[in-house]
Amino acid sequence: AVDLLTFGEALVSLRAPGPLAAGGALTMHLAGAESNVAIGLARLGHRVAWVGRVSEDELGEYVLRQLRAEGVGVDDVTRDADRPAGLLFLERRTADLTRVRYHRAGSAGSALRVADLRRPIGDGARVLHLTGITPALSDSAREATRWAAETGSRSGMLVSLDVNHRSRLWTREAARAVLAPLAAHASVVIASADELDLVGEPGSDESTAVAGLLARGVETVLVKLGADGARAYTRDGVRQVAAVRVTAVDTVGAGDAFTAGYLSGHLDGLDLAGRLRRAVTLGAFAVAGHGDWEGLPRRDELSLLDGHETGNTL
Ligand code: KDG
Repeated sequence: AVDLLTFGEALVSLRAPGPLAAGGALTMHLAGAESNVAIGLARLGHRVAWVGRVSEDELGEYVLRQLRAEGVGVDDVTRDADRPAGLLFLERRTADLTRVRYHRAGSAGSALRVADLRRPIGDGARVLHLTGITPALSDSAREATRWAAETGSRSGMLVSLDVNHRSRLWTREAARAVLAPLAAHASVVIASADELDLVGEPGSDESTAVAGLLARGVETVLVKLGADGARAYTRDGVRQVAAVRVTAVDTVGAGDAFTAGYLSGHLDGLDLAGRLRRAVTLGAFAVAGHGDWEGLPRRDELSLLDGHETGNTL
């Protein structure tokens, strides 16, 4: 069994350095929150598999090549001959404001279904990572996510859920109706502060939402605070960690990197402080370089930022 199994939609991302309407050269990248997490862990030497559907054409081939090149297992990926690749246009307006435009309705990735997950989940994994993006893609993807969370937690995998609300895919109300029940299968729930009420009662503040999750069996709630670091809640209380100070050039992918760092620390048996330290370290690497995941460290690079003081600014 692998260390970490994750599934979702990998997208071809076309990045514009300025306003899209102004045209000019775009660069092609692999995107997708779950594949970002998979790459983050693979770079650190963990055994990782990603499952999803990719198009039969060159764009699907591109996605597979990137994942293979990063050492992510793709044995259970399905090539979907009937549907196109999901695309993402990223329009960078400032270093930390990037606008997103999707062309993903009816994509190969959105056709994910329970049958695609039976074999990999049956094979087992220490950690099963899911995000709140996948259930927003289609009815079959929603059912697949629910089934995976339930089956994974029942068979003893550590289930982690990153809320990852995508307002271009569904409303907060629609997301809450699906994500709140899903969170009850998770041991680790990761959210930014403004996403917490999507896994709790509408309008609930941080402490109420966290208390609700812990009461429903979640062991750790991680609240991502961007340049302010993160807070981790467990039954033993709350712990805050500062971000690692770097010059931020591109914040897209920082949350996925944070998650990858936390889960890597878990797989390595680190205590909470060590897991959080690795999480903010990977987050810093992500924002310090361009691209969702390109700048993430290999294991021997983990200490590169150790000389950096931690502080409240990036
Ligand atoms: O977390 C970064 C992701 O937002 C990006 O890679 C694309 O998965 C993505 C999405 O659905 O927005």
